[in-house]
Amino acid sequence: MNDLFEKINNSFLDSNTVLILIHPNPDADCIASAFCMYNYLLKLGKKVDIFSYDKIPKEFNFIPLDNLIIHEIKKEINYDLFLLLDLNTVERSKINIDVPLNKTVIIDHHKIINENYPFFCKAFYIEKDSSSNCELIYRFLNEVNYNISPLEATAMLSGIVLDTENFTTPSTNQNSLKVASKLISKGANEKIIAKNLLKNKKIASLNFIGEIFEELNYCEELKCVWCALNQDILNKYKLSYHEVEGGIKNFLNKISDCNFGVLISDRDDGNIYFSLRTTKENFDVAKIANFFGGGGHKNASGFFIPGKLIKINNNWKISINNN
Ligand SMILES: [Mn+2]
Repeated sequence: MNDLFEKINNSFLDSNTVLILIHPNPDADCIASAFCMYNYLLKLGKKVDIFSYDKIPKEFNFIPLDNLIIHEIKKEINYDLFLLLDLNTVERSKINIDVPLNKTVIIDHHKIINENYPFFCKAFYIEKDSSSNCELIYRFLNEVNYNISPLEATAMLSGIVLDTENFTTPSTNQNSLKVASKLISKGANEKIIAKNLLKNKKIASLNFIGEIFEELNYCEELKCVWCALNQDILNKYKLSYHEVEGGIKNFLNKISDCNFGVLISDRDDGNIYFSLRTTKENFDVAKIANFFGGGGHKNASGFFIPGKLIKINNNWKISINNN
């Protein structure tokens, strides 16, 4: 085993209670990572909880994780170790307790916002050019000789498939394809992924996307296209944000005659979210997101600001709340 994996594994062995942290608006990659690491830690005899700020969307029900998730930490529970998966700062998890950095282990594939940050942690395995967090989780579990089940293999493959948008993003390379093929040989079932995550669009969501794209805006100065949505329009179609975001982002990152695309969304939690996508090799949307305190990848990133998004006379307005 290489030194880094040994260091990470030793930090597990030295702990009795572990809290796994994932990012808000959880996706296949972080959910599958949490599921597999949860099972591995359980096998080591640890007491494990998973903290998610947001609910796990229904479409991920094929990964049996939902009743393992806690949304608020009771202050009296003390964890020996905090495991960050698919995010690289504690703040991003929106957890409600203080987490000592020297008790954290990070496994992630996002760009590091603060370069010194990971060095305060117990251990970190961050590969920002990796296709997905699940690719890293697979490598770790394989290295520690964990016996990956077909369901875990399916979960990890779903993380790779969704993060690489069906193996089309620039981070898709030999390594990610190799891991995907290993997962299939471990029993990963791509039909389950297609049924639950790829071919799951409702007619209402297509109508919704039609309305959103009818008013696609172009900003000449930045050479960017943008569109916006808020709870009112979601309610009109009886859809949740999660049911539509994939569809919209999948279009935004296929536009070739602009620098980048932006989805601006008000998700009714007091924040306005900006999701940025680009197809340009020489354009880095993570830099924009970093500037506004967010994060992500060169081709896909995001940030949020407190406020509300309102539509007045067909014009979108941002109302900032100052409290
Ligand atoms: Mn990811």
